[in-house]
This record gives sequence, structure tokens and C-alpha cells, in this order.
Amino acid sequence: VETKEREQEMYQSIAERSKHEDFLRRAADLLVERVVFARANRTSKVVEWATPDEIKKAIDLQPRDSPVTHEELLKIMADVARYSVNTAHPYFVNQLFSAVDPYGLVAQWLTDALNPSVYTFEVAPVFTLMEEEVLREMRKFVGWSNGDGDGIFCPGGSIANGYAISCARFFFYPETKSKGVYAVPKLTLFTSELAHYSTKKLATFMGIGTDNCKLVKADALGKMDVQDLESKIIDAIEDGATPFLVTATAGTTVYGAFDPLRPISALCKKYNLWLHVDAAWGGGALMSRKHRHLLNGIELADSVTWNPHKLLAAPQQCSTFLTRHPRVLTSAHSAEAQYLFQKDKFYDTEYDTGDKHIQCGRRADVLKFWFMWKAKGTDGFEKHIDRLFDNAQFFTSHIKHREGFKLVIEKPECTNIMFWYVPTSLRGCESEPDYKERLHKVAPKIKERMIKEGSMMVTYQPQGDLVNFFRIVFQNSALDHKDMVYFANEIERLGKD
Ligand code: ABU
Repeated sequence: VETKEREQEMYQSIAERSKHEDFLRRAADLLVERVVFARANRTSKVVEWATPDEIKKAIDLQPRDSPVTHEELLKIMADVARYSVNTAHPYFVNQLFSAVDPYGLVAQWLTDALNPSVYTFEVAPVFTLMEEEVLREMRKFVGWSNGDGDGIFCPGGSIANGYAISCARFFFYPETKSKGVYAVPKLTLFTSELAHYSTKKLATFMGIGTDNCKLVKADALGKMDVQDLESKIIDAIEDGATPFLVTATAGTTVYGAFDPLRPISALCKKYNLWLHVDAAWGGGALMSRKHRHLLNGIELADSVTWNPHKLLAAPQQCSTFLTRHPRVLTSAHSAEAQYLFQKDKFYDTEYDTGDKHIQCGRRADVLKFWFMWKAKGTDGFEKHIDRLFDNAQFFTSHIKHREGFKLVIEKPECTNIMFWYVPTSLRGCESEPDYKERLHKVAPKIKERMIKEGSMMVTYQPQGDLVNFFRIVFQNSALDHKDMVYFANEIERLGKD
């Protein structure tokens, strides 16, 4: 009887398995045919705009007691894709990420299929070794001899910038690990007023406080003003605070500016401060012989944030924190959980890298980047970067000579370009008292129109005294010069009145 029951169970599980296999194949077909490539072409819409109520009507978002059929699940998948923004579309130029790299995507699928957590060698042997190799190669690109040092994959550049604060504080004041902020003087850190907001956020998170995150002036090109940095360091010391960290930026979020790293490093040496370079956006340029000069001096940094999901177009999310100091990550963050990091394992437990992180469970974000690197080689990444910069330069010079367009910065350094579009009705009105107020309303109106039509997607923002301007981001090397002209034509068409 027992054997018969066992056989029956086996037949059931085979039937179940083939049902799942059939679903997987159909779902994978749908992804390839209708989600990945079909939507990444110029004739489809970037976004199918729908209001929250319309989306709620189109997709039954409520989890239910009873299961739905595979047929219904496939329809749900198609609807989710339909109402999601098509970030792989060539005309999605809204953010510092975009595009769908086929190798990166397949590696994401493989990562999810293997469902690893990269904390111990025993559960993630290949990914552990892969991280070690990739992070070492990245450190070589930074310019640290032999790629020595340490590094980790992080859940986003903000967290990587937070690791810089944590490592710097531990480096100067190791007693904070056990005694917390009570053991140290009032610490102060410095970053540019145009730096990413994560440094402020993480200063709060780490108990340092936004008042102690001093914002240094940026010059007309968006670069950190080194004289102002020194005077703010001196002011902080005179106020009885203790400066410990400068976070410089290589590729600011809005302006794409590269801070002058050599003079900043000289100040850090003079005042004994940790230098962190947030190269989340601009780091990819290190892989281009033509453009890596933008990051000259990065080799002088103590640590670096570099996100391959940005300029190098790896799928979201792929962020790294790199440091020249080999032990600081482990010393600052280890908690030595005995259930996970037993020291009497039968292999070299140096490969159990999880204790360097503040996370426990952790996705293997390395595979997609490593797989892309294998598929394209460093040469492929270099061509990709050079194409992005070429497109950016073409677009800049195109709009510079086109009526109605006005650059915020005449010579942007990275592949994000800032500009105003001045409709015909506003041209020649520059001296009128409400000119700025009216210009401020142009970008949001054009944005609304483009989203409702789905013809492109580009972001805008005000900055300091400047009224709303567009920031277009080139990060997808499938674009060409014709696309650059399309963007200008489209903004002109949408803003004609
Ligand atoms: N670090 C997030 C950048 C956001 C953006 O794409 O503008």
C-alpha cells in the first residue's frame, strides 16, 4: 500500500512540475516577445499614462483567497508591463539608469533562479569569488596598485555613501563601534551643495546630524569650490567641531560636474580627513581612455562609490563601495554571528565575506555586471562610454545653435545636459518682471504633454536661483545623432505654444 501511495505522489509531483515548466516557458516567451525587446523600440510608447484609479481598474491589485489560473497570471504579467514605464525605451532619458542589456538581463534571471544570499562561501561559492575578482578589477580602474584594498556590493549608491561615513568614522575613532557617538567629539563632514542628498541623509542615519554635514559652495560649472571647502573646515575647527570626512563627487546628479579631486585630496591630507569620492554616476568613465581624465585624482581617495547600473548600463541594482583600506569594512561592521560565521568551518573562512556588510541576506548583484563584462569585454564598455559622450556632445552643440534652447552650462562635463526651452511666446520677454515665473512653468507643462503622449520621458528641476530646466540623460548607447535631433524636435513640438 505504501509503495502505491508513494507512486501516486510521484505522479502528482511530475504533473505539478510539468505544469510549472509549461508556465515558465510561456512566461519567458511573453517576457522576450512582449516585454523586453518589443517595447524597447522607437515606435512603441515610453509610457502608457494612466491615473492611479485607471491602473487599479485595469489590474486587480488585491491579493485574494483563491488562486487565479495560469492564463490569468499571463494576462496580469502583460498588464503590469503595459502600465509600467518602459525604461528600456530609447526615449527614456529621464534618469541616471535606462536600457536593457540582454546579457545583464539574462544574468539577472539566472541570479533569481539560483536565489542565493551572498554572506558565506558555503551558500554562495561562485558569487563570493566573482565579487572578489570584479571588485579588484574595479579598484584597478580607480588606480589603486594591484587593485589592493576591499569592497562590497551595496543596495544603492546612497548606502555606499553611508559606508564611507561609517568607515571614515571607524578609521579615526574605532571606539565608536562599541561606545557609539558618545565616545567621539562632535564630528563634521563636508560635501558640495550640488552633491547627492544621500550624504545628508546618511549623516542623519548615523547620528551625526544634518547641521554637521557642511555644504560647500559650487562654482559656475557645478564643481566644489576648494577655497570655500578650506574656509568651512577652518570654521568648523574654530567652532570646536572635528572634521573627519570630505565627500567629493565625480559626476553630480543634476549638473554632471566632476569635483577637482587633486586639490581636495591635498586639503584632506593637510587636515587629516578621509576622502570619499561619490563616483556613482561618473565612475563608468574610468573605463574609457578618452574620458577617464575627468576623474583624475580619484586614486588619492580613501574610498569610492561606483554604480555600474548607471553609466555602464548594468540592470538595476548594481552599486559598489570600494576602499583602499583592506580591513576597515570588516573591523567596522562585523558582529560575528555564530550561527552563520562559525570559525571552525572546514574551509578558509576569509571567504565568508558577509560580516563586512550591515545587511545579512544579500542579493548577488555581481553576476549581471560580471556577465556583461564577459560578453563585451572592457573594450565593449569603453565603446559604450565613448558613444554616450559623443551623443552628449552632439546634443549640446545641436541645441546651442537652435533657437529657443538655452544651455544651463555651456560645456557640460558628463552625459547629462541641462537646458531651458523658451517657447516662441516668451522669446524677447527676458526683461519683463514675470519672465522667470512664466519660464518656470514651461518644463512641467512640456513634461505633462510628453508623458500623456508617451513620446519621450525627460526630467526637470529647479536648482538654487534657477527656474525649472530640463536635465536629459544619455546612458543608453543604442541612441544615435538622429535621436538627439528627435529629442530637440519633440520638445519644440510639445512646447510650441
Ligand atoms: N542616485 C539617484 C539618481 C536619481 C536620478 O536618476 O536622477
